[in-house]
Amino acid sequence: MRILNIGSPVLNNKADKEVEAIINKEIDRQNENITLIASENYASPSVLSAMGSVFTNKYAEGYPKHRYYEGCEYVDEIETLAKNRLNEVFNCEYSNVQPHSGVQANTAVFLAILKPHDKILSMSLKDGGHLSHGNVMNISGRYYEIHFYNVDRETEQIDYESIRKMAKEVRPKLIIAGASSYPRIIDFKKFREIADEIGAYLMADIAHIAGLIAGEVHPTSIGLADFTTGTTHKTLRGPRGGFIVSDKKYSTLLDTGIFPGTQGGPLVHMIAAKAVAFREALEPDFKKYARNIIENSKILCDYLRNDGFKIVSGGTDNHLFLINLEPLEMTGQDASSTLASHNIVLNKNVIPFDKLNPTLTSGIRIGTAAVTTRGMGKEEMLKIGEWISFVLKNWQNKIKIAPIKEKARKLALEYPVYTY
Ligand code: DSN
Repeated sequence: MRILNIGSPVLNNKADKEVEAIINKEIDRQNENITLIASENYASPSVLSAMGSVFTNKYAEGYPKHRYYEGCEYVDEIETLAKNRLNEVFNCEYSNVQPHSGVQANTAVFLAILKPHDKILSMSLKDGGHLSHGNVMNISGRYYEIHFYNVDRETEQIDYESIRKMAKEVRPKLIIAGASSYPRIIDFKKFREIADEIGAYLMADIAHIAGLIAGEVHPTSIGLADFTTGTTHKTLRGPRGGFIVSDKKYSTLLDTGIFPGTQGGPLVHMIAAKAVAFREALEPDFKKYARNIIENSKILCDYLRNDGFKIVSGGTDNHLFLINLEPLEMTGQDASSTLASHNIVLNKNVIPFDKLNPTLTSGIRIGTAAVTTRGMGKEEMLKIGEWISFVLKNWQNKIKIAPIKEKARKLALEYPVYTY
């Protein structure tokens, strides 16, 4: 059963044969590989077509009705439409659809409410956090005083009591709830209680789970977090980009945090594509897609766990899960590159209490949003699970695992994404 009929977008560039050839190779790659990268998905032809529209020609610094350029009447129309649709998707009062990415959205919130050296309490990168939540190399880690909370060593899940204790000790101005590799439900209500106890702001970064919240299969952060940031291209299945939603009272602060705070001219063609994606997220079918993502994730995760793999936190509640490769004495780098050469594409990932660095890692992250969009279900998850297991358990025996490549390619081609 195909959830999204992707059809055949025209992606050719007849005038530039060199570029056309490379785009066509990428279309082939996307068609021939099983993508399990938890942050990737396939945008619909309508989204792709809006991205390629004439709005790319337009400068529009400012916001609807308050621009620094003439000729913005239709830009105003499209941005207002995108904002209204996003408000409807998340049932919120205010949204900003201009962030070029999730990192831009997060940085704009920080600029809006924090001063340099203010304290942030966020999840450690190894435990599932994101680099824009305070990594030392990121602007967040350089300008603010970061304190990280960890998952519990036994359960590998968020320990709300230890966060409460830390929050009382550290007294951060901002607490961040949200992750890029956390496989469990995030209890935004508990985070709200903790933030209220110390008078801190709460920001929810829902980049990964935006589509799950929109599809009503993960509890929402709206109405609980002061600010919710996210990306449009992961489970939400739109164009690459970011957004911020919040209560109306923060609108001026957040708008200026984006422009002129951290960005110049908005990418209006991307805003048009976001509007299309938000419309798609409001379709009844989107809820079915969201449910199927989680169903697929659980099926694949259960298969691998029952086949002897060590799963971080023991399972999954969302679109992703992580395998701890320590018992196999292989690195995440070995696992991801071996699987990729057999047409199963995923990423290496640090895991809680990882002894290896982010270029090697002791884990891999597996996500099911993209395969769900392609229409894959239980039968395909079981096959993919069997192939992942076989490849990882025999990864040094190249001859033995060689046949998996053609099997995975064949399955991927049975669920084509794009044609040209
Ligand atoms: N890099 C993204 C991911 O893969 O999760 C997050 O920004």
